[in-house]
Amino acid sequence: MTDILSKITQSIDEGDPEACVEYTRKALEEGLEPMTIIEQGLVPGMDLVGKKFEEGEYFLPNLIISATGMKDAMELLEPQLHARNQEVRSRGRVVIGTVSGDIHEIGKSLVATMLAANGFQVHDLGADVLVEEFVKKVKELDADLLGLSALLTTTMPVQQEVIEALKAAGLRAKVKVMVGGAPVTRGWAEEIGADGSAEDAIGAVVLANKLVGG
Ligand code: B1M
Repeated sequence: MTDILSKITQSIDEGDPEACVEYTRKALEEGLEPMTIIEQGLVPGMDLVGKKFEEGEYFLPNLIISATGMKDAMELLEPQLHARNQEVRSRGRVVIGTVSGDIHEIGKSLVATMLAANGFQVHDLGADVLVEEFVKKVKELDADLLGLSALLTTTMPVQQEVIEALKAAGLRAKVKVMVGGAPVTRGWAEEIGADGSAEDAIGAVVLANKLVGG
């Protein structure tokens, strides 16, 4: 890992959003790819913070301040990610969001950015999205793909509720459903009748291309 990437990881871990943005800017100036900065600088920092939270070393305020650093850095990186794929034709319409009861949005936003950067028309509904809002948007936009993110074991069942609601609305056959989020497994995706799951943003792009026949 380069020095600047470990500084980014450290700034997330230490809860210093300003330093995080500064090092991210520096990393871009040094010519590092935005995705490298995300995968080898920012995400390892969030993983570290999550681990320390789990072990009782960190508390909720630590998570919040670290997430602020990551979000601020992402604002800097997102235009760069888009810029790298500006010419790509639309591969399909995607509706994406984090399910109701769950406010984790960083991973979902990263997936949305990567899909948009790879030529999909993305409609990001945000976090804590009601089941009926997903159904309404899929219908309104005649979406090709619906992405459902859940970071909590307690909100994973809402992914299934959305799929059931799509069936009830007669829309299930028209839209592919992709699920994701740290606790989501391929087995869970199969169990709830989703069309697939992805572990990270790159995997989500690969799967989305496969699902829409690209
Ligand atoms: Co929360 N949180 N959190 N949190 N938080 C986790 C998820 C947790 C694992 C931490 C821990 O205990 N180790 C734990 C969940 C335990 C569980 O259920 N298994 C947890 C908890 C318990 C909670 C609260 C309940 C804490 C409390 O209040 N006591 C609470 C819940 C609030 C709620 O949602 N109702 C809570 C709150 C928060 C904050 C608000 C402080 C903040 C979120 C800020 C925000 O998003 N605006 C937060 C954070 C930051 C985390 C951790 C530390 C980091 C999450 C993150 O952003 N990771 C997290 C621990 C961890 O994951 N290491 C944790 C970086 C991001 C790039 O990765 O989100 O995994 P990730 O997304 C990845 C993949 O999962 C995948 O691709 C992404 C990019 O690679 N992916 C998809 C995600 N969505 C996808 C969708 C797809 C495909 C792939 O297709 C549609």
